[in-house]
Amino acid sequence: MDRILISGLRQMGVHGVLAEEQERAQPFGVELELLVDLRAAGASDALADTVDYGAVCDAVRAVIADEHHQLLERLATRIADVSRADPRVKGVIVEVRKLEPPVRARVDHVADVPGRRAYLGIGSNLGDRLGYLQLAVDELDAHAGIDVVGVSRVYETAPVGGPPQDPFLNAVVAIDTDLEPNELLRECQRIEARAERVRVEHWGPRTLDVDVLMIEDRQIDDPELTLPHPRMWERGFVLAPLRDVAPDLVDADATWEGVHEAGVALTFPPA
Ligand code: GSY
Repeated sequence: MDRILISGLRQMGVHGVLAEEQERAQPFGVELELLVDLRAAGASDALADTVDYGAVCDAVRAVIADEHHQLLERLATRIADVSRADPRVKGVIVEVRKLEPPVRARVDHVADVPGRRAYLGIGSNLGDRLGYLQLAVDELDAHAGIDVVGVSRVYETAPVGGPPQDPFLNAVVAIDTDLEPNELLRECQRIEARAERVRVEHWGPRTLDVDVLMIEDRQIDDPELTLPHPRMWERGFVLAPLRDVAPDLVDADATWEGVHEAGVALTFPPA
């Protein structure tokens, strides 16, 4: 997945909880990162094949200029909503700043700080494989403490380890979360259970696996959870989709045997 960065967007608007903020416009600054698949535009050089970032800027400006919100969190959410209007935008990261905040203490800026960035690996090789991966994305997105910020392409991958079994579909989901690592692990296990997952055979076929791969740079060595995931750097079925949502983490030239784009896609944001 590629990224379009929109940096330094400025717009006056009326937002805030203080009386003076509700009476007078103040300047806001926005940094925006859009996750988009740009391969078609790279080949065709046609605007129709990419996301028109001029239109995104106009839509963001309109939200700041025309709407009135009390909290930066709400304003950031509305900016994320309009930035995802084009379905080719698979993820958005927004930072909103009050550039001249009217508080008496001296501050440089006030920003809506997102939760911790984490990456989850999802996989299925039993039953409605794509349906189970979609269920994982939808359940994660529905959780109040989790913001899905990006979803990779879907890869068909040869099984690694375990008895002979069918190929997997694998993907990686990027999230921002306020959950503690053990709470996130519980949530992943709850979603696996929702996919009627039963542990019949260790390393055997499964309807849905949701693995916590990384939570920022946290290092955990616990019987229940090891972070970063101890085998992730050896596994093409993790690294290929991880590269889509976190290109800085994976070698751009790496290739992996038995890992191919599946030709199907997960729906995000939800229709
Ligand atoms: O750890 C995830 C479950 N799993 C997978 C998988 O998701 N994909 C592939 N290709 N092989 C796997 N082996 C195991 S176990």
